[in-house]
Amino acid sequence: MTNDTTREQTDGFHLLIDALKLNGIENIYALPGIPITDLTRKAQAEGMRVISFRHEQHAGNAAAAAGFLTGKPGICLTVSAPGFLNGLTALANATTNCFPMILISGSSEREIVDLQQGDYEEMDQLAIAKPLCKAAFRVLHAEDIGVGIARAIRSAVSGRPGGVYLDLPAKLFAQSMDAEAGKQSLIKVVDAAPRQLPAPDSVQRALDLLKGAKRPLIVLGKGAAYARADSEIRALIEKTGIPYLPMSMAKGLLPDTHAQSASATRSYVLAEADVVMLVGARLNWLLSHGKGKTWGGDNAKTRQFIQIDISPTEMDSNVPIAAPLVGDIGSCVSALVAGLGSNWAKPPSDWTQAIGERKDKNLSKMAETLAANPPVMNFHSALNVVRNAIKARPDAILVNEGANTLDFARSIVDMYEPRKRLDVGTWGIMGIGMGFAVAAAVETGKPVIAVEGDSAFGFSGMEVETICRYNLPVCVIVFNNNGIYKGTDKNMSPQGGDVAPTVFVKGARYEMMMQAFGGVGVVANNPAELEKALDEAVKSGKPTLINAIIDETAGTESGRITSLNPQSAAKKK
Ligand code: ADP
Ligand code: TPW
Ligand code: MG
Repeated sequence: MTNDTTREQTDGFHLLIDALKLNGIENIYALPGIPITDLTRKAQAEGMRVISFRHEQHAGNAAAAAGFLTGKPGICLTVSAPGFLNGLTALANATTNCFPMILISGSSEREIVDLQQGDYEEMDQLAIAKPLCKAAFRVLHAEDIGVGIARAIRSAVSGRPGGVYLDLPAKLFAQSMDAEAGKQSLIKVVDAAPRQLPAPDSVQRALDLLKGAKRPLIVLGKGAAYARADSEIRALIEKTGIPYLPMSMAKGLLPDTHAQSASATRSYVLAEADVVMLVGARLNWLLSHGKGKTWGGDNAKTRQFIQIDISPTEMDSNVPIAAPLVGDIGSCVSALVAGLGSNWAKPPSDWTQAIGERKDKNLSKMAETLAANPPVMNFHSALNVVRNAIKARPDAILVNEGANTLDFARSIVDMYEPRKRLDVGTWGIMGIGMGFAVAAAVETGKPVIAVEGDSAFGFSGMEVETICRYNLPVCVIVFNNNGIYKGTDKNMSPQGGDVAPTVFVKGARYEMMMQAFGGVGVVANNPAELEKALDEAVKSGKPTLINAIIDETAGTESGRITSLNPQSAAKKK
């Protein structure tokens, strides 16, 4: 007999925790319960930070935002079936937005699940997760945990980032094995997101196209923000002298006040540009699929696109891409900058001047609107306060969701630093607010300002307790216009009865939700009150909710995407 039983043992719990820590992952966004309660306790005991939520969707959204902000996969941990399903929306949304995260869910006994014998929270989670994420894995043996975590990390961050599902049956956690063998089984992932250099001929093709352009434009997307190639991108923009447009989460990659930003004359440049270079931005609905009226109708026939993306199959997804540049943005942009040469000619001045003139005109119009102080606060007068707050604290992170609240904030609130704006992203999804805010505070320690439509806020409102519990420097501003889009809809039934489907309780006291958990709750009826409350919140770092009373007639249906409503689309035809 050997004396194996006296040798030190480890178990599934500790192997998982050790594997995450070995790969530099320090935070877990979770909601405890069978079979992962002990995992959350043991992770905390082993020095990991476990942020415990009130609903898994928000833990998942937090993990996704952590992924975007750090470039490492954010971890969301849930219980089986219902907890897993609650986390799934966030996993799918992360994948859609190319944010790296790993949803780890405990699951029931395989033998019972597969025979459908009715286990506690029985569900074939792996099969359900698969079509909704980039990759899905299950680990059955403790000695495979290291490989499982390594595969999950690589899948989440390499190539086009996205969401990964990791299924861990309850039995796995208690499995024990020799501690030394366990240690040897763990993998420290080397170069998880390897650089991908573009082919030299594709770089030349892109440069040739750019050189011949009379009205060039660069569009920066959130992939460019995620790529952390900030100085390379700045060099490309400034050395070429080409005007650029940031998509919403690329705002701040260069300060929105940059002379070459064409944001203030977006529709003009999209309609008129002859060569457009997309950098980490897809030609999806947010860019009107690269065709149609937005792109100048007939101009679309002669326009040519250059697209930089890590995903080769993104090319030609909507319109032909004349010069695809496949690789990571850092490498592609560096190669372009290196190829510009010393005699690069800036774009024709009639183009940049035309943009400049329109921009000046629109910016002074905007300044006038922002300066107005109507008797009832509207989106503009309230957002002017947020605009000034971000100008004073450019390192603060802005979280933003809603319809009008989103659209107006996107155009009014300038961003000055990269990766400081988190919003509804590719799906225009409501409910990311508090999850994103928690992760932004936890991952960066910076002040977080969450600008929320009152409807949008409702999706994750209970997480204000989480914000208070961890005493996070988050200031939530609820833009309270008594409803979805606005608060003035009428019930069209001849009998009357219920309020319209888009209308909420009038004069709701959202600030009391924060007070209920020991945070600061304030009502702001005008810009001065809003400014004071926001200033105090940012200075003190105390969890704060400002109930900003907005003119309930001010919004429009669906904000700026009204045209996507079937009724208005039918009218257009
Ligand atoms: P936006 O919504 O801001 O327009 P999208 O989410 O549509 O941005 O596009 C992001 C794109 O960036 C995706 O096609 C993704 O493949 C790409 N991407 C993400 N990270 C990188 C990277 N490091 N290098 C190159 N492309 C990247
Ligand atoms: C998961 C549909 C888009 S915008 C919105 C809803 C419900 C709320 C708009 O009202 P809010 O903003 O937030 O008060 P404002 O300023 O215009 O009044 N469910 C999900 N996602 C989406 N996008 C919807 C529903 C929607
Ligand atoms: Mg509203």
